[in-house]
This record gives sequence, structure tokens and C-alpha cells, in this order.
Amino acid sequence: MNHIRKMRGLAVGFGALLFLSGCGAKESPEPAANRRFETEMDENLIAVGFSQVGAESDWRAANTESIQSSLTPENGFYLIYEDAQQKQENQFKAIRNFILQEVDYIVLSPIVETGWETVLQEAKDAGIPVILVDRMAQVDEELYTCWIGADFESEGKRAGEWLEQYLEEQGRAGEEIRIVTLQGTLDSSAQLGRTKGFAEVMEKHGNWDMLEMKDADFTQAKGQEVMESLLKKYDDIDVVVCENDNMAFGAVDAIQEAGESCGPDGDITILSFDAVSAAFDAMMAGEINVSFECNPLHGPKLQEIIGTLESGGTVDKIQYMEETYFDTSMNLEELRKTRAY
Ligand code: GZL
Repeated sequence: MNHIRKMRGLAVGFGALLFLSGCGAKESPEPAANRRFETEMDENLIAVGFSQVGAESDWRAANTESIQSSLTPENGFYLIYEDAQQKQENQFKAIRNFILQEVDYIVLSPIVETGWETVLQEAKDAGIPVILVDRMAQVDEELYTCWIGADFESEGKRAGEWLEQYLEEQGRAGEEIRIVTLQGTLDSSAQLGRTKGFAEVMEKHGNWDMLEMKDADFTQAKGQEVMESLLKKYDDIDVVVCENDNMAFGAVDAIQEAGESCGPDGDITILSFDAVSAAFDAMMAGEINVSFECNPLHGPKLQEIIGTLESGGTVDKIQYMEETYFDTSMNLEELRKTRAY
């Protein structure tokens, strides 16, 4: 029985004692975690501490929902969810708290790739396996059991190749193409990979001019702010590469407010990443041209991995999610019916 179950047993006993003695503070509700555990206490629940990046985008919400709906008490889990609000130090605190509670597993989506050695060594020293989801951490691979996520570099490459074909079809293959990029959180795996992959294709085109790449932190508000500044700084932008859909939505707002046009019938071509449901809305509204899928539905795979580990099995260190892309040349109305997020 892990420490967390022992603690909860004490909490429940102590709470009952207080209640009976009349000094239980009824008006001060216990932390949600204890309340949930009390109703579903089961010696066999696997306690998992999950440190999530934040709630910065539609993709992140879908990722959180997928994991929370897989690691449920009905499926044999007790999940402790911590939202780091996009701050690495909050993830450090959450991991150390999980260690203190002696959870059975730690699941971590590292907001950036660097700075994890110390805290992941502490988890290893405490004998708690760490599973990385979504983004990677640059640490010795002995410090994590496995990683589930996307091949971000191939996403970026796929975007560059899409643009090659799009310009070819438009008879603009030889034209000077002026490009700006709204980057995701700097040093995050998604930003590093997408930027690198697109750059690999850029190198083949001397007539493609990357005017500027700027951090817009994967949020819609920052995407609009950065796009506004780029529109003021540069004339005749032809392409905007947005490293996630929420920044693309912000870019569209900025472009339209500046009296310019974007999307398949506009002057500015918009490439985006994630392919969340709202990106289908934006493509069908003619606001963005394409979105490269980044599958957030890690929950079932995570549940399967922990099940394998619990039964003494081994798992592959690197586990890529399946993904594709969607653009306005496709039957998006039909395709979106097949989508879970
Ligand atoms: C990608 C993920 C990125 C998404 C953004 O796996 O890390 O973070 O592309 C999210 O929407 O904020």
C-alpha cells in the first residue's frame, strides 16, 4: 500500500473522529483530492501524479481531458492533476509533492526541454517511475521510463513540403516568398521540432525569405499581439507559420483588424499546427489554409503503458502518436466527423 493510501486512511479516520466530537470544521471543505479519494478509496488504485504544462491552448485541454478520462478510479487509478500554469518551477513543486505522497507513477509534460536532471533524479531515488508525455526533457534516458508524443520535426517538415506544393500549384514556385513565424514556447519540444523541420525545407528555397520568427507562447492573445507587431514592421507578408492553432486564431484577428486578408482566398497564407476542432472551423471559414495534426489523445496509451508496467512488463522508450494534416482542399465537413477533439 503506498504512502498516499496510508495518509488517506488516517485522514478519513481523523475526519470521522473530528466530526463525531463536533469539532470537524464542516464549512472548510477538505481538498478536492481527499474528498474524491474518500468516496472511491480502494487499496488497489494506482496513484498517479500528473504535472501538466498548463491550459494555454485547445490542444492542451484535449490532452488533459484524454488523460483524466483514462486514468480514472473505474480504470483502477487515482489521479492527482497539477496545472503548472506554464511555469517550470510549478512543475518542480508538483513533482516534489508527488514524491512526498509516494505516488506509484509520475506523469510529466515538461514545459521546456532543459532543467529537469535534479528533480527527475529525486524521483528516481524515491523509486517512482516517470513517464514523459507530449514534450521531451533533455536528461539521461535512465531518468524516465518512456515518452509518448509527436514527431515535431516531421510535423515542421510536412508543413514546409505542403507549402512547396501549394506554391507550385499557384504557379508561384519561383517567386520571392516573404515568411514570418509565430513560435511556440521557446525551448519546448514542439517549438524546437516544428521550427527545425520547416527550416530544413526552407534551405532548399533561396526565394523563401524568413523575415522574422517570434515567440508567441502558444496562446491566442500573444499570437494576435505578435502578429500586430509583425504587420507594422513588414510589408507584403506572404506566409505566416503559426506553431499552433491558437496562435493562428490570434494572427487571423490581427490580419483582419489591419484590413488585410488571409486564408485560401486571401493575400496571406496561414499554416498552423495541432488540427483541433476550432482549426476546422477556421479552415471552413476560409481564415487559415492548413493545420498539421498533433494528436493529444495520450490517455489510452498511457493507461496501457502503466498496465504493462504494473504487470511487470517492459515498454518502448519512445512511443510516437499517429498524425496527419488537414487543408481547405479536403472535405473538412466529413473529415471532422471522424475527429475526437
Ligand atoms: C504539442 C504541444 C503544444 C501544442 C500547443 O505536443 O506541446 O503545446 O502544439 C500546446 O497547442 O500549447
